[in-house]
Amino acid sequence: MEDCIFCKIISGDIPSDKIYEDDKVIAFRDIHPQAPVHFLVVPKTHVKSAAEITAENSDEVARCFEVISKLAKQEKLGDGFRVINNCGENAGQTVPHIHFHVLAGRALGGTLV
Ligand code: DGP
Repeated sequence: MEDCIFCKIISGDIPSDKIYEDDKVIAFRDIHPQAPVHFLVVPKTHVKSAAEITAENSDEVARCFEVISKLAKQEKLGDGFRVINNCGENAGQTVPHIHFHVLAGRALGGTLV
């Protein structure tokens, strides 16, 4: 997608603090961290949101969770972490390319879930 900021990060047109990449998934640190550790795990295929997961693209979404588990070890998140996906306007999704926030490094509290 030409005007998608995450597609531009994936192609390397926009720099990022990348912590992981394979053929299907990239992970990089969030530009506006909301916890001491805050990175985004993003499938390389442009899927707009969790509402658009299908049988054709769900393997890339599954790979995201495999990568989250790997990065939890790499980033030493043994004290726990939270995975968040914002889907759509009411949920506060600002970048329309599906992504999973991983937050850690402090007690995150019990609001919402
Ligand atoms: P969401 O609100 O769930 O769509 O989260 C989008 C996140 O993406 C937000 O926490 C800030 C982050 N973000 C937006 N633009 C950039 C960027 O250019 N680089 C990086 N590293 N993060 C970005």
